[in-house]
Amino acid sequence: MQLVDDLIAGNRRALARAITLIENDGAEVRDALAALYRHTGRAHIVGITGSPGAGKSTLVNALAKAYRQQGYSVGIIAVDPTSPFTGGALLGDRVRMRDLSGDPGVFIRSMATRGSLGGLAQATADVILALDAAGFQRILVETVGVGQAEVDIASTAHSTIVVEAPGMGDEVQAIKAGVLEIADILAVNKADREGADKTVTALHMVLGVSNLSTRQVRHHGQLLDAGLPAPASDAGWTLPIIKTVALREQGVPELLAAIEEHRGYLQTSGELQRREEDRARIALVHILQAAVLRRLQKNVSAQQLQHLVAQVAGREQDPYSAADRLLPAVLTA
Ligand SMILES: Nc1nc2c(ncn2[C@@H]2O[C@H](COP(=O)(O)OP(=O)(O)O)[C@@H](O)[C@H]2O)c(=O)[nH]1
Ligand SMILES: [Mg+2]
Repeated sequence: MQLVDDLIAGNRRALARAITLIENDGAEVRDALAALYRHTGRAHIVGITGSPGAGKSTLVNALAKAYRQQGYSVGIIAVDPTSPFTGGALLGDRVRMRDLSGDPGVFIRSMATRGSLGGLAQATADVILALDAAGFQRILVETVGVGQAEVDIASTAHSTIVVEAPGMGDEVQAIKAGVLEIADILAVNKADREGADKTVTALHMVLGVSNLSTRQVRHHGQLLDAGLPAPASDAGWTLPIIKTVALREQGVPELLAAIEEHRGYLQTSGELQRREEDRARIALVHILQAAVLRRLQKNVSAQQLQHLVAQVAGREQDPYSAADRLLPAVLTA
């Protein structure tokens, strides 16, 4: 396929066209992605998430510049599930464009929601594949907030950075929301602001407690019986907390070093293989779900479906039996 050959050869126009195809979700994109797949698996994918205004875009911008100085090519995907406008550039993104555009070693793409969040997560995963196949060595994926969509997107990253900022009054809330479960690295940005140390201390306290219990569980198996949480499979990694001032690029070399250290850890511990399998499992299930829905639309008329829906709503049929009855038609090619 010409498009695929051009993309792998590093042609930016081919890459941009492939991404547009992914966003439009046409049938032809499936063949392109299938052909691209064996050229992927080389990039290190970094997810950057956190509340709006925490400084994610500014930090991604600074990280990309630092990676460029080390000779790495960088793909950047800014995912905003809250924005209905495709390509709508916010302030941080405009700064990013100014600093990084024109560099052939950088490729930037914004993605906004169209349709379901699950669709956006899948489209993001596909754009990551395209950037990976095009040879970008580090792919930075910025997502807003910490909802299910962000967790989905985080599950497609190798290293997830959660960005906190002082004075947003939600430190404890963010911790409660389960952010720490998806974080591999914590960045406390806006360290030039008052309260940064308080945020760091709060995070250390929460982490200290959870680190202690996982360590105990690992050293004394019987403590599991005491109702402590089972250790995470990557309990060998100590979550670093790094203070940054993204605006002045302070703490950015340390953040970059932590990402590279995490990459090394993933490779030597076998955790990389496990995460790759997670990614493959999620991709496979997403694709199957989409295929089943497509067959449903193709093989079952709206009228047929409506008939069943009315029967289920009228309690003439239960939804489980109705689904069973539809299944043969859905599975017909
Ligand atoms: N004081 C201070 N402001 C920052 C820092 N990093 C980013 N900002 C500012 O915070 C605002 C939000 O930044 P942005 O990167 O767009 O945040 P995002 O919504 O998380 O992507 C912007 O006005 C930035 O200039 C920092 O380290 N210190
Ligand atoms: Mg942003």
